[in-house]
Amino acid sequence: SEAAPRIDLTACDREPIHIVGSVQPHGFLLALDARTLVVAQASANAPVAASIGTALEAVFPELAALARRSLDGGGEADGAQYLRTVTLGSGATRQAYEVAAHRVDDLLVLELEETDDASGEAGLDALNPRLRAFVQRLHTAPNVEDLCQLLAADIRHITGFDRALVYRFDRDWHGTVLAESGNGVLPSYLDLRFPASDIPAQARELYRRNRLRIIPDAGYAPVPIRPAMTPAGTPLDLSQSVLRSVSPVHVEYMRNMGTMASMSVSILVDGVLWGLVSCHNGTPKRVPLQARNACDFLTQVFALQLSAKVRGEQAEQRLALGAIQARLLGFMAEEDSFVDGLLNHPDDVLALVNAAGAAVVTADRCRILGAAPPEGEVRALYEWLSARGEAEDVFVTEALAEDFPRAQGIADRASGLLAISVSKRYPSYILWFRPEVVRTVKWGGNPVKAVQPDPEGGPDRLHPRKSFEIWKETLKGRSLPWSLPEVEAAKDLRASVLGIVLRRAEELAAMSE
Ligand code: BLA
Repeated sequence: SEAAPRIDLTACDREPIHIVGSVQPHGFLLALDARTLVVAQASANAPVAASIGTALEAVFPELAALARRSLDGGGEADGAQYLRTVTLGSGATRQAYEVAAHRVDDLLVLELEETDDASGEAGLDALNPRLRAFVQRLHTAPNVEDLCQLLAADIRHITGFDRALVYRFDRDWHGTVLAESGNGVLPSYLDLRFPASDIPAQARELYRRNRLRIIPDAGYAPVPIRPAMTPAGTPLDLSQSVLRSVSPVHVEYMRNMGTMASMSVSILVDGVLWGLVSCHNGTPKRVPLQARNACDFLTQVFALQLSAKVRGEQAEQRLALGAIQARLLGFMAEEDSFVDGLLNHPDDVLALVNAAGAAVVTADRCRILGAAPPEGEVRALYEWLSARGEAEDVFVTEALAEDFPRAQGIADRASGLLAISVSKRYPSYILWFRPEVVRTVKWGGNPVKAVQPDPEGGPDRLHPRKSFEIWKETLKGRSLPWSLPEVEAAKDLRASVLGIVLRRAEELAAMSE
């Protein structure tokens, strides 16, 4: 395979996507002085009547009344706030718009999206039974995958996209498609993984703050906002805008994927971006603001249910591990040495963190349980752990050889390591091991080529990959991951051991007084 081109990936993260100075052409934007409602900035496609310096009141009184109401209502809520549908102009220029409003410092930003339907409110009524049914079904979904499937199907149904998928981020911000609903027009991406660089850091941060975005036509020409600067002398912050023009790199990405329209909705769990619902159409496609709001609402309900489900599963595991923990505590207390308490009950020691092997190692002794590596290797591991300086209380990895290359030779027994130090004074550890589980990851296109340099050698312009053909990677030297309750169980055991050792030391001291 070719060597990867050397590219500065942070260039993607640095693109200032919130101050692009332009909007998409399916609507227009007015930035008004929030006190006077005089037009301070307008997109070049705004009606001439609303030119810079005009009082909105004088030209579009109905719109001005809406703006006032939005200001009185606070308008401090996050994100663009849907107001209602208005019709502007008359005769041939008559056009209905859905209006969204939000504050940016001293400005009130109005965005008007063209719509064919002047009876927007009726649309919301039609959605109501659907939303209610969705909430009902969420309660019955047995697991996270089914929950995601319900969301993908419902969002596709509400919007009519060719494909809707639920995409979850992992710790490295790569993402995997967990659920998909499609009509066969676009290829399936189910189970595929996509590299973190597809959605750079500043885009993820923006999507955390503004939950929904739409690109109705990836072939659009951006419409500039004039003048370029606000009265305060800064570019207009479009973070909460619904019309914001999107990154050209991303538009290219969409075209390479064979998609001409997209919508994505952020899934936030406890304030953290957990994933996205990503929808696509082969041809340009608009989704009314009302339907988008319904999708946002659905996704928020989903996220609450998801968070409850994850917590529930963790609570169940904590309960099960807690019972094992209590037994081990009893065994350790019965023996003169806590080590004997553990060694006499190897099944519980392993079950405490669902490990295949374990070892209790001190400077002069090494005792092994279950499918652990040979003693010489455990000893080498012990030396390495002790030499890491400031002894860590807990060390967890599912790919030991990445930190400790010598472990390549014992991958079959020790790809996963969970280690706790059980003495404050002398390096002593309890180690748990998990075997290698070789996995094949299917990527949506070769992740090594995810970012392409400019063919003309331009310094800043980067390009997305051209092909999204499945690219298989075999992951070796990795175990199944340790769950949060498992790591907590190990930490709890550590606290118990330290407590027992301390109490014994005090008893000894008392006896010798
Ligand atoms: C934005 N990238 C996005 C978005 C998605 C993806 C969903 C949000 C915009 C939208 O809804 O269309 C990526 N879409 C995906 C992925 C899947 C999907 C992974 O459906 C999986 C199924 N992109 C690149 C490279 C760069 C890049 C190399 O491939 C940068 C050099 C940038 N992507 C990029 C930027 C945005 C983006 C800057 C933000 C666009 C914006 O909001 O302005």
